[in-house]
Amino acid sequence: MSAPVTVPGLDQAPTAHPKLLAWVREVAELTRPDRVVWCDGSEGEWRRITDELVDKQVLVRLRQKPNSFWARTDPSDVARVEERTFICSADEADAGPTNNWMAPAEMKRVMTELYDGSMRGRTMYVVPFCMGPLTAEQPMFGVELTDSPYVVASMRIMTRMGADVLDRMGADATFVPCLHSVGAPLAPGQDDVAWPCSDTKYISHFPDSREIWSYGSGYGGNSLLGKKCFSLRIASVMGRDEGWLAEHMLILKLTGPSGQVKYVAAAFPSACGKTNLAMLEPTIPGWKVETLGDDIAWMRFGDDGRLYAVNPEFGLFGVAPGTDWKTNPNAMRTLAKGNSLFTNVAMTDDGDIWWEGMGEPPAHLTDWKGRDWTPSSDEPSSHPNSRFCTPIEQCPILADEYADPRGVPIDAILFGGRRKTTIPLVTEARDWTHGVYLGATLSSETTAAAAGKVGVVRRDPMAMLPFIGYNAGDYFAHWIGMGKGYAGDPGKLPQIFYVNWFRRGDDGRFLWPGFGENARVLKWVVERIEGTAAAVETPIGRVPAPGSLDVEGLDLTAEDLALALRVDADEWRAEIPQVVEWFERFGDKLPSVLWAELDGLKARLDAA
Ligand code: GTP
Ligand code: SPV
Ligand code: MN
Repeated sequence: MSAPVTVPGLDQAPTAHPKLLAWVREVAELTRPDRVVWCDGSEGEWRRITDELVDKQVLVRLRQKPNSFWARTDPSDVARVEERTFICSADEADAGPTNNWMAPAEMKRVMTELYDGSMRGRTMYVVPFCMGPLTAEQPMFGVELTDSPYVVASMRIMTRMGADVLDRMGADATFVPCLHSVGAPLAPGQDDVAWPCSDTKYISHFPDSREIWSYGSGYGGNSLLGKKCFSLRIASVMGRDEGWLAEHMLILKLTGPSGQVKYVAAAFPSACGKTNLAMLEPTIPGWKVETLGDDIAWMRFGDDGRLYAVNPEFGLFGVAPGTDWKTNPNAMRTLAKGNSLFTNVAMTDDGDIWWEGMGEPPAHLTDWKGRDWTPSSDEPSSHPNSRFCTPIEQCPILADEYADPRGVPIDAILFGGRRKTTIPLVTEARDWTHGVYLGATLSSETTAAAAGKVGVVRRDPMAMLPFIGYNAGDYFAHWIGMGKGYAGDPGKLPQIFYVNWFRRGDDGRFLWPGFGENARVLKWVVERIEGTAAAVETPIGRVPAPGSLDVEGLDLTAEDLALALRVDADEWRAEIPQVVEWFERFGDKLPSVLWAELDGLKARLDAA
């Protein structure tokens, strides 16, 4: 028996929650931090933590943006690590064929060994947070224990965090315990590095007990555990059990010229355009977009039978490269207000940030690896997965409904991917089941948002491949089940569409200008819902009839438009074997209606 451990701060808990107190003690006794800090989310705390990070040269204070900081990670710790992400369900079948699995007891044994003493020489922060409004009937609480002050600062931007949360939790609220260590203990007197992390990484989820254990990485989706780990992987399991959906979707409010309001949710894989569409500035007169969320949507039926979406997040963690006054002016306005962290972008000599896509490069920069950079350098100045982290309430077009715990009733769901070929600009699903088929077979080229090869086409169902916390076959069945609607009324379900902003011509250029011009596609979607735009039936679904997509004033040749919209039966026939192979992976779990959809598609292509 070892003597009870005394850790400074451990007993200064501003809560009487017995389970929380016991868990914090248990983790402190295992990980052996030098002290424990209970976070209150205050301005003063933010200042203390950012000052300390600046002192240690982990952050650089930006002179050109108020209360904003530049961070550089270890060059090996720049993205989510899907190979090291595990769903540790009791039954391996519940993890399904798309997740890595390890038995929960075995994973806990392995990781307990790693956590043993892993916070030595560091501070353990207790970060109480809430995903979604604190005013919700059932607020969704989490508590992250982390030895990374960068994570604390980021969590303060990305989640509702601190004393209010702890108060609302009282002594008995359920919460998701989220344990995080960078896995780099310090021996007495040992100098720290700017970005501690470990070569050994585990991002583990225990869906049965609803716990998250993360080790070895300080980066984004690996370490801000309220985001992908809780709000998608664990929440998708909650949604399966309780009849709702946790999705990798933006949420936007669209107002048309006659004042009609529509709410749109859209699922695109990582780095495939959610933040940009969520903050879009329409190029067509009379149309207005307001932002509700840019990455995650929780959707459940309201008593009126409509599907309501809430954004559980409090900040934007957006891809930096490509963000510019031309492509996403609302993001630029959000960032100009300050209070932001920038990770793995470049810094200008006068203390501002810069990244590829921001117009003409300055003559000199400090790149994301801290090296001198000039326009003649061989490598980009910023990592392709460099990110801004900024409060969503700074977004100038944030919709008022953002704060409403009931969320907004969704009229349309868009699925989309990044495909050079085959997939037309926009397709309308014939009905819910067909829409689920389109989502279940969604494909996209991999991006720098995850470690691994970029540009490889893979199936990414509902843009959730790395985020479904259970068997993807069961997930498809859950989606099909949602199609019964609320109380058996499917009449009020959102209409489903499939989009692709990334189709290319033979010369490699994008056929569709994208960004603000995507408002034209949103307009067609609204007009389809209202029954005023024409469509033509094709083997894959309905596409805009000639002349029905508003291209007035658009600088686009008729040829390029036709190529962007084209349904090429040969290209689609070539996809079929890949879909068969994909579906076969799910065996009996795959809903038979999806096989029937595939059969229907084959028959229609054969007849084409
Ligand atoms: P995650 O935060 O990783 O989930 O990504 P996201 O889906 O929010 O993607 P984001 O909007 O940040 O866009 C990723 C990249 O795609 C950026 O470099 C954008 O500039 C680019 N992009 C976004 N929309 C368009 C578009 O309509 N056309 C083209 N060509 N590129 C786009
Ligand atoms: C994504 O990869 O989809 C992101 C960034 O939104 S991360 O938070 O790292 O998951
Ligand atoms: Mn994302």
